[in-house]
Amino acid sequence: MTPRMEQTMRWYGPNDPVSLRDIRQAGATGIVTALHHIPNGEVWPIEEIKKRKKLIEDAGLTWYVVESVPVHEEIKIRSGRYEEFIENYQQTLRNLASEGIFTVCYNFMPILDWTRTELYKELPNGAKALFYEKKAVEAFDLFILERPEAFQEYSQEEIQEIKTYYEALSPEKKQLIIDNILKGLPGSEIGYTLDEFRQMLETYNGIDEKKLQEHLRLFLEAIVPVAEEVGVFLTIHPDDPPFSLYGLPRIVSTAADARRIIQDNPSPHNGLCFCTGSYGVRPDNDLLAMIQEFGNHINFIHLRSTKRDQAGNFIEENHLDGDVPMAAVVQELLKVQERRGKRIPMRPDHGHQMLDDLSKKTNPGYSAIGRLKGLAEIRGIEEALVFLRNHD
Ligand code: DNO
Repeated sequence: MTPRMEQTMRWYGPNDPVSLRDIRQAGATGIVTALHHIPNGEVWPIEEIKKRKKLIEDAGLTWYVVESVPVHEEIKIRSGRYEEFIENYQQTLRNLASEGIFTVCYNFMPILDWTRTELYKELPNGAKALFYEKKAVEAFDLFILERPEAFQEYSQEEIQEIKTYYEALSPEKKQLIIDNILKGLPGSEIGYTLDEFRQMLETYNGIDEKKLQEHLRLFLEAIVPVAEEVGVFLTIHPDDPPFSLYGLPRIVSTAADARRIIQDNPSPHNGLCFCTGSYGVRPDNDLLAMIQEFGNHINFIHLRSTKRDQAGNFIEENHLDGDVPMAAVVQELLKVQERRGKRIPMRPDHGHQMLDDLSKKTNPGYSAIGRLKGLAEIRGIEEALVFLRNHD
């Protein structure tokens, strides 16, 4: 028998406008959540974990995955109180395991988590989608942040084009770009002012890709043995988008990155969060080949699709449209599960704001109906593929 993926949905906790009942009605059985109220770097107390778990279980659901236990910036740059923060991280893993939560997601993106420049881009059918516009990020980098090195990183011609774009922006649009980039999207935990962001950038002076890779390796060297001891499966989320921004190194963007992370620390507890929407933004990431190669380390799955254009922008598409070959991805993942005899937690990632949600306040990307649609479509694909496999 082919195991089905564990069907989960992300819930931002008691303040999420999407309720646990909504999620249950959408057809998920499991929850992905985090204790967003605990400051980055601190230990997650057992009592707090228990409280959250009870809320979820009272609603008839199971807490399968933590997304995320954030990695404090000082761990990434290995300065300040990083040793204490690593010990705290180890303790949090122990506490989660003692409550039966065995899958933990995290990322190693410097300073900023995921980035989009528009959160409500209207589609021809009236629904709204998340959008990444390359020029908006470049204009922010050159003319808002005014990062001095940026002027060496672009050609004169590019700078001129970006300037023309920037000068045509309305003041409201400029402000929106700043807010979208710096205030943090849901789950990012921290927002910055421009000045704070400039100061944070300085803490990365001298930290290039090689150095950040080394810092990740050392972090894993410290936490993987604890994960092994208590049975936790770690899952590193890829960079979103999967390339460098503002001169900051990004080290979880490509197949080569994933390979290096696993080779450095081959424990099955050192795993990946396979996010098709993040890796899929790069045409050189062959998603199917990546699932085949890294299948034994895929401990958590995010399914969504993006569509790139010639100019380097991307929009979040319907789950079954865009550049991600979703049916083939699900098929490869089912093969991995069959081989491993294991159900991997999957969540439909992001979704369009649509139907009744258009008049509601929602977390960008995390409204109910768009994700419900994604989940339903993905479950349909899975069901059909499992049927075919079992009746071959
Ligand atoms: C965005 C999310 C990310 C993700 C973190 C994982 O929708 O996929 O914010 O949760 O990067 O640490």
